[in-house]
Amino acid sequence: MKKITVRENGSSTISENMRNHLNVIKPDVVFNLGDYRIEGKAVMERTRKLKDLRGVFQDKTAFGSEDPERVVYSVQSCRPVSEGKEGGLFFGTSAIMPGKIGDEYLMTKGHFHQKSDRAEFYWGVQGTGILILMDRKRNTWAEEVYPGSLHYIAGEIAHRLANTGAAKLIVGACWPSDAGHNYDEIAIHGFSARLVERNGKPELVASSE
Ligand code: M6P
Ligand code: ZN
Repeated sequence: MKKITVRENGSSTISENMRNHLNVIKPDVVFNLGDYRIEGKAVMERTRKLKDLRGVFQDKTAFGSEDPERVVYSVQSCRPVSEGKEGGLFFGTSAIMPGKIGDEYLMTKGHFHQKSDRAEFYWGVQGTGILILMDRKRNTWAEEVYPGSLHYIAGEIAHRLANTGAAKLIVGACWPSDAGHNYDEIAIHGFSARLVERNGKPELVASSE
């Protein structure tokens, strides 16, 4: 994981010393429209392998027969301020591999936000997938994700991405720097529906748990 180069007080962007009146400067970070990588300062990356996703997929036999080192997804994020700081924004991407465990598509862990009223935008960049959403009453629904699709995820809504296509799914994201991640509720109770392949198509089915 790359070291984040954010100042200690977390209140300044990296180019602060270039903010002179009438100065025109290069951006600190770019979103490369060729390979959809975020490049520049304050960028960090995390990879999630199958071994990091124990309990996420329903078919335990299929899960157990897979290589635990298999990469499922990676997340890049540009964090110009410290995590937890009120008023800032983070920009990120999730890149999810194609494939299934049993009949369930590869997907992210999914989370509510730690500050649970914080919202988030997702947008489809490459590939096709499904954004699975669940409210506090455990109603679960989903939105189709494809290049150009835009998804407003309100506060109090858990969110998880599944890759339903044959290529890598890349999705952009922007969320408040004080949102945080609450994985515990999903780890304990899961979502109330699972995205499985039925007759060659993705279908959201009520969870049997
Ligand atoms: C998006 C954002 C990130 C999140 C990532 C992976 O890029 O929502 O905050 O970390 O997806 O999702 P998860 O944390 O559920 O694995
Ligand atoms: Zn989120």
